[in-house]
Amino acid sequence: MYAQLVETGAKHVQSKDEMSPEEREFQEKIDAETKIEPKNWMPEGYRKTLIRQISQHAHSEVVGMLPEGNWLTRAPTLKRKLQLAAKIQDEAGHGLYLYSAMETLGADRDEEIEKLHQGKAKYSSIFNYPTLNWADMGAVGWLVDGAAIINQVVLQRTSYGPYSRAMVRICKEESFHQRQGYQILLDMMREGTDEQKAMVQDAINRLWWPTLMMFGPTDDESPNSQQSMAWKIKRKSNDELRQMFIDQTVPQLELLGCTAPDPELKWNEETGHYDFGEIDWQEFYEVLKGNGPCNRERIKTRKDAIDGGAWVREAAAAYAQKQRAQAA
Ligand code: BYC
Repeated sequence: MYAQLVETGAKHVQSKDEMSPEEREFQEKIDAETKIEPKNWMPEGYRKTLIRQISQHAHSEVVGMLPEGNWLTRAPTLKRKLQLAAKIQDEAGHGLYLYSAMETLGADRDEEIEKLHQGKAKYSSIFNYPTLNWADMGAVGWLVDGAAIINQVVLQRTSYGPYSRAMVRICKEESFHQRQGYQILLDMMREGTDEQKAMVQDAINRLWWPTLMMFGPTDDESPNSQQSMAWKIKRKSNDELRQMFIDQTVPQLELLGCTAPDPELKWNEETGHYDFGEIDWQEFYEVLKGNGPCNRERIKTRKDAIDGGAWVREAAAAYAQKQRAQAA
């Protein structure tokens, strides 16, 4: 399971002297901050890297609906239920924009989704963890969407036009998600019972480290970063983004009156950043291999949704065909 290895053809980042005239012209466009559009010439490795990243991103949005979907029927009030339903629908929309952006690169949506269902495609590791109490809905919105925003704000300036434009809209919606999540936790901490406050701390304890893993392996263990940075697909490294997230989130954590499950987390006057403890990378790679707490359940749910909805697609296609026949 999860043995995807996308061969993008790039063994190392080429210098301008090693590039063909077409590749050099392409790199010069990137360096001049000109967006690359679907009909422009692009190196095969650039195209494959984008299909890899955008498809994984789209799958993450779609699979990412599942941990929250788990709580729709148990939201504490009608208002909370409506907010959660709206957020989950937004995630579905993000998946759709991203699959469309991916298709502009010549990839086939059905094929990429099939790879997900066969366990051959990756999606964000965070969605393989369970959501066990209502505070998890707050923590997912605040931490998971918060981490996603840090990553995606930078992706608004990614070099590929359709991906960059999809990100602009997605970021606007993610900031609503982050605030609604934080508000759930603030309300529980300010007005809740001791039991509800303990639920908040428990949710943070479970989701803190998996959220830090969302940014990917450390820079020296990240095989794709160097080339993706040269092509300006990525603008900031995994470690830079992770640090930005921690620096932004710890004051919010303190305002909640909660703590992170990291005894080494502390402000460093000299660096102007928070120091933090070692991430359990073995756990991260196990989740990527398909051995996280919910990997199998997530894929099964997605497959069941596609299989269970087959009759709807067939009926819609038959109806459209009938309409066309009547119009002819
Ligand atoms: N989980 O060389 P690296 C959301 C993989 S959804 C799983 O650093 P790269 C939301 C990586 O793919 C937001 N796999 O890779 C939705 C690569 O594998 P392959 C999701 C991971 O691409 C619903 C290998 O490890 N956001 O917000 O340069 C509800 C080596 O890594 C992970 C995005 O998808 C991971 N955490 O950098 C709520 C953002 N990390 O393909 C919220 C778009 C790494 O070589 N993606 N891997 O086999 C990116 O920005 C980049 O792809 C990453 C990784 C920073 C994630």
